[in-house]
Amino acid sequence: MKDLSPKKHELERIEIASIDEIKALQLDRLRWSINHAYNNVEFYKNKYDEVGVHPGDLKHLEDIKLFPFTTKEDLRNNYPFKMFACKLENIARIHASSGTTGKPTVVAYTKNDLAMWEHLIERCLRASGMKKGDLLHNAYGYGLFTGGLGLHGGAEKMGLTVVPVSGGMTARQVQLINDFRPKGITVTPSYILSVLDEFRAQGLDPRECSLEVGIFGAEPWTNSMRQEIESQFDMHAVDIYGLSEVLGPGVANECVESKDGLHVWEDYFYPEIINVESGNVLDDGEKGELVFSSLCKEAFPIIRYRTKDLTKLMSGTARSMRRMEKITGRSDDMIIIRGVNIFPTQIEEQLLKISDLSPHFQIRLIKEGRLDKMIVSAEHYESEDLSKENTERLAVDLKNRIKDNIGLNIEVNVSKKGSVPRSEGKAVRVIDER
Ligand code: DLL
Repeated sequence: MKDLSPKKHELERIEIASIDEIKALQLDRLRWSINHAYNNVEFYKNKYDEVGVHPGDLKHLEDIKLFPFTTKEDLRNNYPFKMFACKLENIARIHASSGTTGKPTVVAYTKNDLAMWEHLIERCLRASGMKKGDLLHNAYGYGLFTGGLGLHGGAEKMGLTVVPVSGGMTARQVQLINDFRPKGITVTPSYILSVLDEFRAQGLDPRECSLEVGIFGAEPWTNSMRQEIESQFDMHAVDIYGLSEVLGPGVANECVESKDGLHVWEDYFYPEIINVESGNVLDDGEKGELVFSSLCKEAFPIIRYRTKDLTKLMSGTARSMRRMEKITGRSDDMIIIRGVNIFPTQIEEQLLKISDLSPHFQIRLIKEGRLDKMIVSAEHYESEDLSKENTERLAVDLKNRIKDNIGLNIEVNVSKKGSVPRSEGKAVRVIDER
């Protein structure tokens, strides 16, 4: 893999500023943001008045803990536009989350917000090793989902040539990668696996393609998956994080030179980690739920939003701003089965240790009598040997690894390649039929 590290002089000054300088900027901006939310969004005014806290109470960054949390439910209750802090005529764009359960969450951006988003995406792309003039294949979905258009704006601003492919039509994705020869690809980690299958189906060696870096996010993925993608494509795989409520992609990004967690762009967002049950703020290094406050957003200020994403904060390395550990799950993705807590990424990790299994998998939860049961569907990789013995050997191997490493007895079914449903965006990992 090529060395894609940006040079120090290419970074913004704030990316390598002192912690004190970053904290001072955060305090100034957080004061503005809380005032802005309180003065312009009824929800914040009512809530803060109710508990008797006022924006003026924020004297130090730590005082943020005086202010109540904001949850997805709060956003739903204010559907569609009641969380907006400015008039509709000043809003340039609206996005919405998929809303698989209930109403979607609607978010908004002024022209200034879009400019800020572009700026942060540019920072992410540079951290990932992209440079002005490079070609980017953007396979995140375009539309209400923030992935496609979010990445697109910043990539154009940076001076990249963007191919707005969006998700789906996998054969065409491969054709365009071969013909246009992009340096970078932006796509979910589960969809790059479908693209990988398609390379093979067309008799092409993915290691020979032009891609030098993939920028993967929108769903959890493990370091084992990173190794798999990097070795299959001979390209760097870096992690990009974000959520619609806070911005979309571009809240945090890994640096290609370190790949040791995602630097949170703290000049625009104030992160906290809290204990999921008590809501108490935890120290850096302790694992819990990630909470964000926006520092500069005009149309949709968000204060202390509970993301449900589980991670920990760590001090900066390649940049001054703090890092968050790769997210391995969300509090609402956690499966509790016969008293054992398990995240789908833990299955991914074990599965990737067995080279004869493909990286695609799905989990089904059913009731057997009064007991919960987990069934993992996996499939053969390149193997020609689809005999019953070989299939059973693979199933037992995965079953034992899960038993030994996670402590859970499950059923594993291995079938022929292509039998597990493919993702074109975010993978559906769990089907709960209980
Ligand atoms: O998924 C924004 C995005 C688009 C991020 C493209 C990165 C790339 P939502 O649809 O609102 O926004 O979903 C946000 O997805 O709370 C996490 O649970 C999950 N997620 C996003 N990025 C990562 C990541 C976009 N790098 C939700 N690792 C978040 C793990 C991620 N989970």
